[in-house]
Amino acid sequence: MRTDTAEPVRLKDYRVPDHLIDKVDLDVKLRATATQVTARLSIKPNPKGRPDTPLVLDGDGLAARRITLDGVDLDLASGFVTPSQLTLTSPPQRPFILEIETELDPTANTRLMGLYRTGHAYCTQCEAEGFRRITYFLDRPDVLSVYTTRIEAEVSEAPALLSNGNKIAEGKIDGTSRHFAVWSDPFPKPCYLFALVGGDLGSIHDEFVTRSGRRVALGIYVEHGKEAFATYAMDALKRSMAWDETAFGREYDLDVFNIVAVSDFNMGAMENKGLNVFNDKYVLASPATATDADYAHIEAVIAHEYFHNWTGNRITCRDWFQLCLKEGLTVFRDHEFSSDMRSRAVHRIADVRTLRAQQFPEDAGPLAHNVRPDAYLEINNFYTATIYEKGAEIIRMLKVLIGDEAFAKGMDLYFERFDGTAATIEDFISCFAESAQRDLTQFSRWYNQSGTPLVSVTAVYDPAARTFTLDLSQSSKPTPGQPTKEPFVIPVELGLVAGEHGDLKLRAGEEDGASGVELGRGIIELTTPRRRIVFRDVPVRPSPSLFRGFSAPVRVEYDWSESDLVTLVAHDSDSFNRWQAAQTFATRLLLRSVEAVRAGGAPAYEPNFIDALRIVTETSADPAFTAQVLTLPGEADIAREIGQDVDPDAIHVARKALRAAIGHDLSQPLLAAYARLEDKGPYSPDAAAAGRRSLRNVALDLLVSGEIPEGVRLAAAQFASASTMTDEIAALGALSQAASAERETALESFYQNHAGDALVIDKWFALQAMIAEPGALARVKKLTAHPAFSLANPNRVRSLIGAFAAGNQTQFNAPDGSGYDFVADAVLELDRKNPQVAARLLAAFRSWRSLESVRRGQAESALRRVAGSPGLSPDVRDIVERSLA
Ligand code: 0A1
Ligand code: ZN
Repeated sequence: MRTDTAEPVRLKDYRVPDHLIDKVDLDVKLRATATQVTARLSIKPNPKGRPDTPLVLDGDGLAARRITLDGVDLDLASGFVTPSQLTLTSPPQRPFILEIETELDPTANTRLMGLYRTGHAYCTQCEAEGFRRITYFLDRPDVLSVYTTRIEAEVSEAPALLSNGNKIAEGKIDGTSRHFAVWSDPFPKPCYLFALVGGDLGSIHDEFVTRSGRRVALGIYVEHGKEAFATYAMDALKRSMAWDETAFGREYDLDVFNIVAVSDFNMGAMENKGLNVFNDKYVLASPATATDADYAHIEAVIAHEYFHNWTGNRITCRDWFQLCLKEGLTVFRDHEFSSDMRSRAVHRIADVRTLRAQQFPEDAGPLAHNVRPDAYLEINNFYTATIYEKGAEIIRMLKVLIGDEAFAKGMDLYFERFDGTAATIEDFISCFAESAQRDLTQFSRWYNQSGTPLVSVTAVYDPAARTFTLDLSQSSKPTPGQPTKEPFVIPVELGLVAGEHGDLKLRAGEEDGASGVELGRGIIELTTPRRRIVFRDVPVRPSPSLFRGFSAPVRVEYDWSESDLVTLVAHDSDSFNRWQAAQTFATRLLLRSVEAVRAGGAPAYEPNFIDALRIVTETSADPAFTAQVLTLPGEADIAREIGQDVDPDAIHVARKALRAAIGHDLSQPLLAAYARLEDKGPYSPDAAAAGRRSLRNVALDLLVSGEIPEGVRLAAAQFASASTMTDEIAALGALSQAASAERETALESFYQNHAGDALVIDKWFALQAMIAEPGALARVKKLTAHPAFSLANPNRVRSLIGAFAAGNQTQFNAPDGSGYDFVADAVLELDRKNPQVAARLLAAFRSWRSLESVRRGQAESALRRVAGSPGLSPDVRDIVERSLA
C-alpha cells in the first residue's frame, strides 16, 4: 500500500533527477499469483543533477526478493528497502548496475495499476505511477531509458507475449511447458510508457507502408471469437497513420504496432510505445452491437492513442504538471482527425457540447484547476476534462490567433527541437512565439488561471451614422486558490449578419478599436478587461454572430433579440453559430420555464422557437446538423446556466415540456423526416449514414415525447425490427421515457437478446440508470445484484452507478438524499478495490454547491460521511477534501 503523505507535489519544487537510468533489462516470469520480475537497471549520476546525493527509487506495495549492486548482494534486512522505497544513501558516483528481483501477485491486483489479470490475459498499466508497482524505479517522466523485455509464461496460458518495440527473439524453454519472447524498444522512454501483455488472445493482422516505405506490421489482439469485431478499429488505425503523415508530417517509427483490447481497464486506452492497451469498449464494434456514436468513439480513441506516438512518446512530459502538453495537444490532433473524417461543423458542435457538459462544471466548482496545475496530491485525479478538453481548446485558440501557417511552422519546430526529450509547456509555446513572431506571455495565462471567463457584449446601432458599436468586456470569477485573475487573450471570431442578405463586410479603422488586418479574418482580440469596436458603413441593424466556431472556451453574454436568434439560426454563414443560436434561444426559454415551474406555474411556450426548428423540413440540410439543432441543451447544461439555487426537478419538468411541445407542434415534419431518412442499403458506419440515423432517431424521440400515437407505434416497430444497435437502443430509449408495461417488456427482451455481451449489457444498465423517475434508484440498487454486474469491472461501474450519478439529475439529486447516499456508499466500497475509479465516481458531486439548500445540505452530509470514513485512499481523500474545501 502507498502511504498517504498528504504533502502536495509542487511544480515550483521541480529539480532535474540526480540520477539517470539509461538502460532497463526486464525479465518477467508470468505466474498467476507469483510473478517474478528481475530488473537490471544501468544507473549513472546525472551530470546536470546534484552530486553525491542518495538514490531513492519509488516502489508501491513491492516485495523485494533479492537486490545486487554490480553483482554483489545487498542485505535486504538492513532496512534500505521498504514496500514503497529503495534507498542507497551513498550510491557509486559512476555508472553501476542495480539488479532487483521482485515478486508480484497479479491476481490480487484489483486496482488495475501495475501488472494485473484481465480475462485470459496478464496486462500492465503504468501511467501515471504504475511502474513502481512492478519494480523499484525513478518513476518520473523525465527519466528516459531504453528497454529490453523478456517475458516468460506457460504456452497454454499465454501463447501471445507482447511488449514495447520490436520482437528480437522467442522460443520454447526446453523440458518445460513454458515459452518466452524478447522485445527491444530502441526509443528511450519514461517508464509510464512501458507495457507487457501475455495471454490467450485472438488477433487480426494487417500492414501499413509509411510514406518513406517502411513496412509496419499491425496487430489487434482481442478475446477469442471477437476478431471480426476489431476490423473497424484496424481501419481507423490505418487511416490515423496516413492522416498523421499528411496533416502533421509524422511517420511511424517501429516495425510493429500492436493494440490489445482488455475488458478491465480504468480509463479509455493507453499509448504505451508500440503496444497500445485499450478498454475493449474502444476496439470492438459490429453494426448489431455498437452504435454510430460507439464507432465514432473507436475512431477517435484509436487515433488519439496512435497520435501520442509523437505527442507524448517521442516528445514526452518533463513532469506530471505538464500532462496537458501531451493530452491537450493529442486531443486537439484527434479532434482535427475526426473533423477531417466526418463533418467538421457537426464535429465541432459535438466537441463543444462535451466541453460544456464536462469541463465547464469542473471549472465552475470546487475541483477547478489550471490546465497546467501547480500542485497535486494524487496525479491520477488530474486526468480531467480540464487537462484534456480545455487543453485542446487552448491549442485550437492558438491556431486561430496566429493563423494556420504559423501554427504549422510552430508544430514543425516543436517536433524538430524537442524530439527525444521530456518537454514543458514553455518549450511548446516558445515554438509558436518564434513561428508567429509574437509574444505569447499573456496568452500563456490560459495554462495558469482556472475558471471559465465570461465575455459580456453590448451593442449600439446608430442608423444615422451607420455605425455599429460593440463593447466587449471579460471577467472571471474566483476559483480555488485564485481570488483574482489577470485578463486573458481571447480571440473573438465574429460576423455581422444582415438577415437573409447574410454577412456584412466588416469595416473599422484603427482608431475604432480594430485594425484592418484583424478584421480581414473576422477576428478581434480581447486582451484587456474592456474593448470597444466601431464598425462603419453598416446599412442596417445587424445580428452579431459572436465567437464563431466557438473561437474561445468562454461563456458569452449578449442580449440577442428573438428576431436576432431566428435570423442567426436561418442565415448565419457559420454553422456552429446557427446551432448556437438555437441553443441560446432554447436556454432562454428553459430558464423562463424553470422560474415559472418553481413558482407553481406552467412552463413557458414560444411558437417562434418552434418555428426556428422548422429547418427539419429542409431536405438539403445535413441531417446530422439538423439533429444537433433539434437536440436541446441537457439538464446539467441548464443547471450550469442557472448557476445557483438549482432545482433539478424544475429543470426536468421544463425541458420535458419543451420537448413535448416540439414533438407535438412539429409532428408532421418529424414524421416526414423519419420516413424520408430510412436507410435502404446495407449498413455503413460512415458519417453520412450515421447522420441520417441520428436525425431519424432524434425525430422519433421527439415524437414519443410529444405523445404522438404514430411516434409510439413507430418506436415499438423500430425496436422490434432494428438491424443496428443505433436504431435498437434509440427505440428502447424512446420507449423508456414513460413508465409502461411495454417498456418493461422491451427492456427484458433487450436483455434476452444480448445477454453475455458485456458491452451491450452496459448500455442496458446505463439506460435504466438514467430513467428520470422516482423508482430509478431502487432499480439501480437491484441491478447491482444482477449477475452481469460487477463492482470489480470499471465499465460496469461507470455504466450503472456512473450513469446514475452523472446522467440522472433528478434521481441522483433526490431531495431526500437517497441518491447521494447510494453513490457515497458505492464510492466507499469501491475505494477498497479500485481507488482510481472510486475517486472518479465521487467527482459526480462536483456541482453540489450550486444546488438549492435542501439538496445542498444532503450532498454535503454525504460528502462529510465519505470524508470521515476510515482508511480512505489518497485518491478519494483528495477529491472529497477539495470538494468540501
Ligand atoms: N494517457 C492515456 C490516459 C490514461 C491515463 C491513466 C491511465 O491509468 C489507468 C490509463 C490511461 C490517454 O490519454 O489515452
Ligand atoms: Zn491521451
